[in-house]
Amino acid sequence: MFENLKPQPADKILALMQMFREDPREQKIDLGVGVYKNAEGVTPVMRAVKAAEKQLWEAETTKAYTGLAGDPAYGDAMINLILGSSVARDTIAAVATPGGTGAVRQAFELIKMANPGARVFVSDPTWPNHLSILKYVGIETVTYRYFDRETRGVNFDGMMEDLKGAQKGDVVLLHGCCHNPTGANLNLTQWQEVVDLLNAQGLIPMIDIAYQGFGDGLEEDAAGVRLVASSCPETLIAASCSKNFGIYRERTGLLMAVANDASGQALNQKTLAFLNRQNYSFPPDHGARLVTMILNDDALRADWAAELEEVRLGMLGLRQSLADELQRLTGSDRFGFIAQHRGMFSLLGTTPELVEKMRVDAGIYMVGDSRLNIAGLNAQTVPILAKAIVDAGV
Ligand code: PLP
Ligand code: TYF
Repeated sequence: MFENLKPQPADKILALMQMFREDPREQKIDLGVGVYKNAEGVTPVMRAVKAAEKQLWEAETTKAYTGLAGDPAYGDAMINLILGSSVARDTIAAVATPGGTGAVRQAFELIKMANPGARVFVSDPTWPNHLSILKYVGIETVTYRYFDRETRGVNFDGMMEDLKGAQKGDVVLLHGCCHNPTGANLNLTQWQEVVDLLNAQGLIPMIDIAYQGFGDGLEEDAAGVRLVASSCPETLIAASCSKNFGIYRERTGLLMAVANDASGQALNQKTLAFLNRQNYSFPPDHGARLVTMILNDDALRADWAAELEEVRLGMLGLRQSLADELQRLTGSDRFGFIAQHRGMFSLLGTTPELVEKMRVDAGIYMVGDSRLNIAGLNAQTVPILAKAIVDAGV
């Protein structure tokens, strides 16, 4: 049987990680995989996570199974973090999942169950895993214009025009904040226009939110999701705690299905639990428990939010200094978009050839589509990157 297997395409982002490790040059800069790093290049365990782990070690008396949906307290805490009080709690079904990827996968499976003919509209570009999982699950994908290669902002007119081609029941996948890979985001006025279009055409929004707190702040980054969930009859939300709690390897995510009214909630909850059971039974608990402890304890929550804010402001500072340095070197505002983008990533909008040239000539590793991870920089490497960008002729 095994002889029938065919090699599957590798994830380009993860392959780049390996290439970086194997590069013997001392002067190399990793701007690839989306993992936060501090100025020393370390991905730290957050203070509140360490404190919660210590408390948990003292207090935990069992590791028996939780429920198929995970601990309900985790769902409540995350719903509160993401949706606040924008949507009535009794309309929301939620299950813990292994990471945001698990939530994305389950959401696609739910779509397939509920409406096998639905197509999923995705931004051009989007996180490559969206495309590969959609293909794997067997859902037709349609791209909508999103990134404007001239301005490096959102091509909003193009996006709206393309979404007008969606049919009733199709799903529109949106990034809640900090768009991956572009860094270009909708403003609230645009979110409202998208909501109006979704409702006018009977489209179902699915929001992937993996970077809440990395853009403009915890509340600000949730504004688009809250608007959609409170204005559309049905919404799917896939959330990740990997980045904003720094618990990547704990695999901590949440899938929410927001129904039009409380009568749809029970069936959604049972269906999500069923999907968990088909795929892995019980979702991982450790990361979810830490998140719950942090969000439900005033002191831990305040310390977590403060550290997350330091991370956010650090990345904003790096954005500004990279844009400033490029302004100084080129004498133009061509790279001003880097300071306007939000989150971990910016898409430079250059060719794979120039990305490769920067890797070969200057040891700079960014994803082939010219996505760079801002958190991979520090005060010393900003000028090195700026010079490499200019030297390569970007
Ligand atoms: N969605 C987007 C857009 C992402 O960038 C990521 C990556 O971190 C995820 C989902 C899921 O992350 P994880 O499965 O590590 O929680
Ligand atoms: O886009 C990124 O770099 C992060 C991390 O298969 C990631 O979202 C990358 C690839 C992947 C899973 C996570």
